[in-house]
Amino acid sequence: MLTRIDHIGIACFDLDKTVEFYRATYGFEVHHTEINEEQGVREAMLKINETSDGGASYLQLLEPTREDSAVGKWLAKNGEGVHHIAFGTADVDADAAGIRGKGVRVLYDEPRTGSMGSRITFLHPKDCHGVLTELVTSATEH
Ligand code: MC0
Repeated sequence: MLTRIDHIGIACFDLDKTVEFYRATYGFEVHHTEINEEQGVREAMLKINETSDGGASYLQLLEPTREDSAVGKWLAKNGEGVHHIAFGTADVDADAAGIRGKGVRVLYDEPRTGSMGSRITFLHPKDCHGVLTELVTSATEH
C-alpha cells in the first residue's frame, strides 16, 4: 500500500547552487547527500516533514554525473524542473507487482538501490499520464 509522498525529484544543473536556493529561500537544510553511480546522479535530500506511516517526505535535488544518465538526458531536453514523484510503501515488491498487473510498465524486474539504502523501482511516464513515478521502501522498512 502506498502511504506517503516519499519525495519529489527535482533535476538541476548545479546541485550546490540549488541546495543554497532551497536553504536561503525556504530554510530547508540538507538531511543527506550521496552519489548513486548506477543512476548517474549526485543528490541532496531535504527533509520536509515526518509522515504518519513512520516515514518522511523529502525534496530530492538531482544533478547528473554523466550526460547519458536519465537525469542528464532529461535536463538536456527540458531544462531544470520536477523530474519525478515518489510514493513510499512498506513493500515495494508487492506494490510493483500489483501495479504491473494493472498494465503499467514497471521499469525494473527487481527493485534497485536508491537514496539512503532504500529499495526503488520506477513506472514508465507514458503509462502514468506523463509523470515518471517511483516506488520507494526506505531502509528502515526493509
Ligand atoms: C522521459 N520522459 C519523461 C521523463 N523522462 N516524461 C516525464 N518525466 C520524465 N522524467 C519521456 C520523454 O519525454 C519521451 O517522451 C519518453 O519519455 C522517452 O524518453 P527518452 O528521453 O527517449 O528516454 P528513455 O526512453 O531512454 O528513458 C526514459 C525512462 C528513463 C523514463 C525510461 O528516464 C528511466 O529509466 N528512468 C528511471 C530512472 C531515473 O529516472 N533515474 C534518475 C533518478 P516523447 O513523447 O518525447 O517520446 S534516480 C533516483 O531518483 C534515486 C537515486 C532515488 O530516488 O533514490
